[in-house]
Amino acid sequence: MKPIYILNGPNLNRLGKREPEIYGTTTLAEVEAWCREAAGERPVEFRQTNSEEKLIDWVHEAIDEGAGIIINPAAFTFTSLALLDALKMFKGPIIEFHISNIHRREPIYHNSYVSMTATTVMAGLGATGYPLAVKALERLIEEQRR
Ligand code: CA2
Repeated sequence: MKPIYILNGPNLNRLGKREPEIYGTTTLAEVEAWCREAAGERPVEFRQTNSEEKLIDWVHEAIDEGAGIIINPAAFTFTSLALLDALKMFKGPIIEFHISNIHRREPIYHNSYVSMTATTVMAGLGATGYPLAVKALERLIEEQRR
């Protein structure tokens, strides 16, 4: 069975350690454990990086190996055409995930490049939304929706 890729962008390694009023107190390690539990038998590649280059390399890896992608690109959501171009090459379903509701925030957080290619966008469920995204991705994989 092909793995799902859960990719997290810059600063999310600090999850649970700052701005708890927006992002909550859960750490990324806890999120990873929830995702693995939600995925059941499905292998999970759960990763975080502060580097745009690395994130794009991981999308390329997912293009070759992955059944689906959940990506929280953090600030790269609003800046990276290179990330958009990489995601466009992925044939399976993509869930763009944000902990906070980006549309309730400042206008700089409103224009997502990634949304132009995502199958689904989830935002505002908090960190507990990650395992829900895993369940949703499994259904999209079964339906082969892109
Ligand atoms: O809500 C999200 O998940 C975001 O993708 C998080 C990004 C932000 O740029 C997006 O607009 C929305 C990055 C948040 C900054 O990193 C933090 C990590 C941990 C705790 C506080 C901030």
